[in-house]
Amino acid sequence: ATEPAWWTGAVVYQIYPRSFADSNGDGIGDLGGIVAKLDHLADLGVDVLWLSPIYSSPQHDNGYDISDYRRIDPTFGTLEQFDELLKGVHSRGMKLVMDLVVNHTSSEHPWFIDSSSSVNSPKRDWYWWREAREGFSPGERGAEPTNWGSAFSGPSWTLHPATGQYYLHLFTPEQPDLNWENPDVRAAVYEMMTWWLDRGVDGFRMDVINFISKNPALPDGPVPAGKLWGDGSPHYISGPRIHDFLQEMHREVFEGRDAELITVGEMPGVTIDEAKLFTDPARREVDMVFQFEHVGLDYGPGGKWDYKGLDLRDLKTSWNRWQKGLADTGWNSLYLNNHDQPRLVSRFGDDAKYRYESATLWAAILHLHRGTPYIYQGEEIGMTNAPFEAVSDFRDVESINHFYEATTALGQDPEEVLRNLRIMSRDNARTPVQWTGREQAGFTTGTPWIDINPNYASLNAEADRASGKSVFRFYQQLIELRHKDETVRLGDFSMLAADHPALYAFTRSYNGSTLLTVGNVSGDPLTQPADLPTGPLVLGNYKSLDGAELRPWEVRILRIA
Ligand code: TEU
Ligand code: CA
Repeated sequence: ATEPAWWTGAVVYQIYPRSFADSNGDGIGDLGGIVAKLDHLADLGVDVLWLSPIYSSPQHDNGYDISDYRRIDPTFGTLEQFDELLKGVHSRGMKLVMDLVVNHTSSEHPWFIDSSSSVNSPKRDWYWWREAREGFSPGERGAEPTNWGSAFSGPSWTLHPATGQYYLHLFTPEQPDLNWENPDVRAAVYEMMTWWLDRGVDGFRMDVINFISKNPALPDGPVPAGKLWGDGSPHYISGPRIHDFLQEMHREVFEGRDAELITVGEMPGVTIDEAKLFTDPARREVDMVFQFEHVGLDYGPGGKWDYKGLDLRDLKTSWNRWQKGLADTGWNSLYLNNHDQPRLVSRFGDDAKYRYESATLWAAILHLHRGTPYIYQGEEIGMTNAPFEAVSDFRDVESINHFYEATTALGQDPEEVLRNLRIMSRDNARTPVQWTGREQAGFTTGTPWIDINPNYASLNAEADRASGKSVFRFYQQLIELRHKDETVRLGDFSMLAADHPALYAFTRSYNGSTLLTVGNVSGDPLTQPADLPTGPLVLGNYKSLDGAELRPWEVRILRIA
């Protein structure tokens, strides 16, 4: 058999540059800030850094709207600084992964400017242009070519008055979708990717990459109850040519150099069967995918903005299926946090009395699964959701658009809408990293672009590392464990006590060695079921074992064979 890939033993750390560290006092994090914090990351022990987009961008979606793929946005720095960062990362034995946002560009990208200049532009076909719906005149309500809603409220079509046609944007109107059916589009993207690899980057995190193949007929989608627009996703999630496109990309960009790289496709709505195809090494598509099933389990019937809370059994069922589904072919990526998700300790744990215990419990559970774990900035010190009050406290386009659509067109109660935003808004993940207890949390000397969580006075990296109950130290130990223990890296997964509503228990087994992870996912003491085996403690979040009694949010990793 061939050696397992290096990334089966790696841990990835995601940086959201605008909120990480500011080096020039303009209130926005930047490359200089990242360079200054590389020792924090090397000390944590992570193997790979993934940077959310730093390219030229009008920042309608914080850089996920790119106007030049080969320039660094002046907000973040220069290409020279980027090279310096890359050197600093490599010299510490880490790798650097770039965000690749090629389902769409910015509406200010020269390609789109050219494409929208005339129906006869040679680049017209680089985007999705369509006439108004038959029987409607352009601009009229209902004239959109399909009934698809945008992920960020409103329709996914915007009329371009000068040429009288509509263009498709699954996200904001400032993020027009590229037409991957056009081979010139694909060639331009591959060339750009190669340019970055030649510069020395170690791979890509591919934004909504399973959306790039649309059914060219663009049929209408069903309109969910209580929604204004249709759901077009059946016509673009893992569309007809998606595997061809990813295999072509692999051939054109990664062939012959992929062994040292890492690629992860962000894939909302991906199923296990599809994920198996995407990550089967023999198919040469991507190394792993971000699936979304587990981050939708606490949604109510109305979706993301109808928060109902998590039933632990649903999470166990879901992760067990993904662990089993990709056990023999393919590979899982493991995450609970990123720049689009609320903070895990507030969402799934107790961000007050048991903040340390619940943050470390979730960390242990996640990192002991089979797959490559991803840590999002601030997670390693147990950062919490923000105390947003008014809609003016939010910066995220998704959150703000939702507020206005829900409280006007949908007639919902503003207080109720805000309640859901406070729990689920992406901005919870985007408040600045709390480095110290001093002014502006050590993030900036200026005015931060979004309010710093006032709990920085006691919750910050400096205080955490000095504490006897350090979340950082616990993450360090988990990462060390993965690096030195083949069972963590490669062991078979087996779920135990699947029906228990508060106990999360599973084993990993490899070459005769077995680790058992048991967690009490609640604030009440819980007696470990008698039929669970026991053994010496490898790592836990309480000082010593207390027999069969699991204390609030206690997690234990035990060697049982
Ligand atoms: O997100 C894709 C996506 O579908 C969702 O995660 C989305 O951001 C939101 O949570 C829907 O409720 C990716 C990026 O991670 C996100 O930051 C971008 O806004 C989006 O693509 C567009 O590029
Ligand atoms: Ca700055």
